[in-house]
Amino acid sequence: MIGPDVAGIAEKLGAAADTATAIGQLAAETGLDVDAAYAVQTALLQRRLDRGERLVGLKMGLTSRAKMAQVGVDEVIWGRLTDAMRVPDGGAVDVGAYIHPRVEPEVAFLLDRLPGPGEPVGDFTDAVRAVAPAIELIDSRYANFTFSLPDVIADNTSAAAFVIGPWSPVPDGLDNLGVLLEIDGRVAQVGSTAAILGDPRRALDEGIRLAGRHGVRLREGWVFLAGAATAAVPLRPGAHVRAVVEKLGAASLRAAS
Ligand code: OOG
Ligand code: MG
Repeated sequence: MIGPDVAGIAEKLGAAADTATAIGQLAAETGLDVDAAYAVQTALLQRRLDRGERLVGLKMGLTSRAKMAQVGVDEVIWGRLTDAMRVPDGGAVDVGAYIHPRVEPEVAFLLDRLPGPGEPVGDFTDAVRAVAPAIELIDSRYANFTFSLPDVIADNTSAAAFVIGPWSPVPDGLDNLGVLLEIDGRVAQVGSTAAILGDPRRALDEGIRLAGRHGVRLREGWVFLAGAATAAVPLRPGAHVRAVVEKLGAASLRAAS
């Protein structure tokens, strides 16, 4: 049997992102399963590397109930982050460059020495050098932000941009820190890091395990986004967004109109 056209699907998704034009879902009609969807994601990454971008990290998706419920997919997923997706803390993004951008509060890890393939993370503070509050800007390339599990994986888990706030040494507890998403100074979402798999440190174990299944090894110096603690909120032109994580401080961005 001939499998799905991985290169062709990656090209469609890449072009949708480049032109900020939504497309229809592809998995059902092309017979794309989860493994083939990660192959599409790898082809999309290659497309970015070919134009000079650098792989700088990994992001987890759907590690909280709030996120699973919002998009109707209930499996933990992962995607790739490149240097071109990074926006400086306090910086501006052009909303016109996206289809229907949303923002969500995240916790970021700066990776240090990681165990070999198949080995569990021993001491978290050996594996993670620093932690930071972060904002992820997601932008599904599918119309109406609606997708199946293989569709969202193929679409690099809706990754579009991210902001990392100030790095801090790993605090004693990461498992129950208050999280706020503020838009124009008003609280839009409230949560806790406990929403992220019970403890965001677990997201790293899952990331190592799930990416490892597809031959991807996490690297020292990479950024790791543990997944949003709350539902995502639409990003409107002119908005000022702040994600605050107790003990860690805040990350912010502006949406240029
Ligand atoms: C999929 C990406 C999910 C997260 O933090 O849970 C994600 C989506 O919601 O479009 O990034
Ligand atoms: Mg996210």
